[in-house]
Amino acid sequence: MIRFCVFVAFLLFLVASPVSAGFYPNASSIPPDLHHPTDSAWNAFLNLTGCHAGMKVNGLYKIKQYFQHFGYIPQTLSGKFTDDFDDLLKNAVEMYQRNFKLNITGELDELTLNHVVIPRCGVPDVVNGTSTMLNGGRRRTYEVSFSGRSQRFHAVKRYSFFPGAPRWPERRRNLTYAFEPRNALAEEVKNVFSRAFVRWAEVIPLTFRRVESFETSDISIGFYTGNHGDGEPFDGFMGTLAHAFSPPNGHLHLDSDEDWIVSGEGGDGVLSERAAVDLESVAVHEIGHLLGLGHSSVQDSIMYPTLTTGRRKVDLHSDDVEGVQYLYGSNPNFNGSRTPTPSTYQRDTGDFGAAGRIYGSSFVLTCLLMSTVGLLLLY
Ligand code: TQI
Ligand code: ZN
Ligand code: ZN
Repeated sequence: MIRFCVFVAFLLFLVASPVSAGFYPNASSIPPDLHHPTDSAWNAFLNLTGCHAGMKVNGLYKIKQYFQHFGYIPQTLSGKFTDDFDDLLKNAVEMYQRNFKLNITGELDELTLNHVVIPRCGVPDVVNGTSTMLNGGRRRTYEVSFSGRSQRFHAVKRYSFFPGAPRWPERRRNLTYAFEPRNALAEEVKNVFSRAFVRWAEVIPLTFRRVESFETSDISIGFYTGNHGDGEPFDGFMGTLAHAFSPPNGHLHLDSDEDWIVSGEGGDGVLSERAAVDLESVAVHEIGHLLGLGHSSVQDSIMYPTLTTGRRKVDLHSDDVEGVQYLYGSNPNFNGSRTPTPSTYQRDTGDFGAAGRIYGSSFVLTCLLMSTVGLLLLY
C-alpha cells in the first residue's frame, strides 16, 4: 500500500483535511499538539540519527508515538512515552526494518530514519499484531506478538480497527438511528440506509432500529455541505464523499454536494451526467466505520478504501465479516446462511464509469481517502 502513496497526495490531503478525525473516537480526543504542524518536525526526526538502545534523547518519545500509530508498539501501551531508547523502541525499530526490508540493526540509523520521513499512508502496517505488508503476492507472513497459536502459514487478517479497537459496549446492542430532519429525506433514501444496516446486522448480534428522534438516537445520519461543525468540512463535488466516526460516537455524515445514486433494486439510478456515487455502497462502508472497523487491505472487502470502477459494492466480504465479528461476535440467528436480496447483485453496468475514472484511475486518490494522522503525530 505504502508504495502507492505519493507526496503530492499527502500534501493535498494535509491541505484538505489537516487532521482526520477518522482515527479518533471524537474530535475532542485529538491530542492538542497534533493541531499545529511545523516545518521542522521531520528535521527533528532526522536529528535522532544514530540513536540506539540504552540512550536517552530528547524527542525520542515522538518517534515512539509514530511507531505506535503504525502498529509497531501496542495500542494498549497508551499514556506518556519516555525519551529512553528502551526495548519497546528497539523491538519497534527491528520490526519496522523487517517490514521495509532494511538492515535489521535495531538502531535509528540513517537509512531507517530516511525511510521514516518518507510521506506515507496513515493506515497501520501492523494490524492485530500481524504485519499487513510482508505477504504481498507471496505467502509470507510472520508473527509479531500474537498470544496463542502462531499465525505462520495461516491466513492473514487484513481488516483493521481504530486505535484501541473501540466498539459499542455490551449494554448497547440494540442501536437506534435517525436522519437529520432538516434534510427532509425521501423514504427511498432512508431505505438505502436500512438495507445497509441489515447487511451488518445479519452477521453480528446487534440490531438497528429506525427512530424519529434525531437528538436521542445512537446513530445520526445527515447530508451536509462544506463546513458542518465537526472540524471535518466536506469539499464539494467528489473528493470526500462521506465520513463516520468510531464507536460510540455514532455520527455518519454525507456530502450533499455529491450526486448520489439512490435506487437499490433495478433501475440504473443515474442522477445526472456527472460522476455519481452509489449511496448504498458508501453507506455500508461508513457503517463499518461506525461499528469500529478501519480500512482493510483486501481489495474486494467493503472496508477497502476505494470504490471499484463501475461496480456497486454492497456485499460484505468474509474479511469484513471476520473483522466485525472480532468486535461483536457472530449473530446466532444467521449462521452464515442468508438469502440474497435483489440489491446484493454486483452489477457491471458501467453506470459508474465517471466515478470509476476518478476512483479507479489513481492510487493517489486511494491514498487521499486514507487518514494521515500518523505523520501528524510528529508535530
Ligand atoms: N471518506 C473516507 C472514508 O470513509 C474518510 C476516512 C478516511 C475515514 N479515513 C478514515 C473514515 C478512517 C473513518 C476512518 O474512508 S470517503 C470510500 C472508499 C469514502 C471513501 O468519502 O473518502 C467509501 C467514503 F474509499 F472506500 F471508497 C466511502 Cl466506500
Ligand atoms: Zn461530518
Ligand atoms: Zn473508509
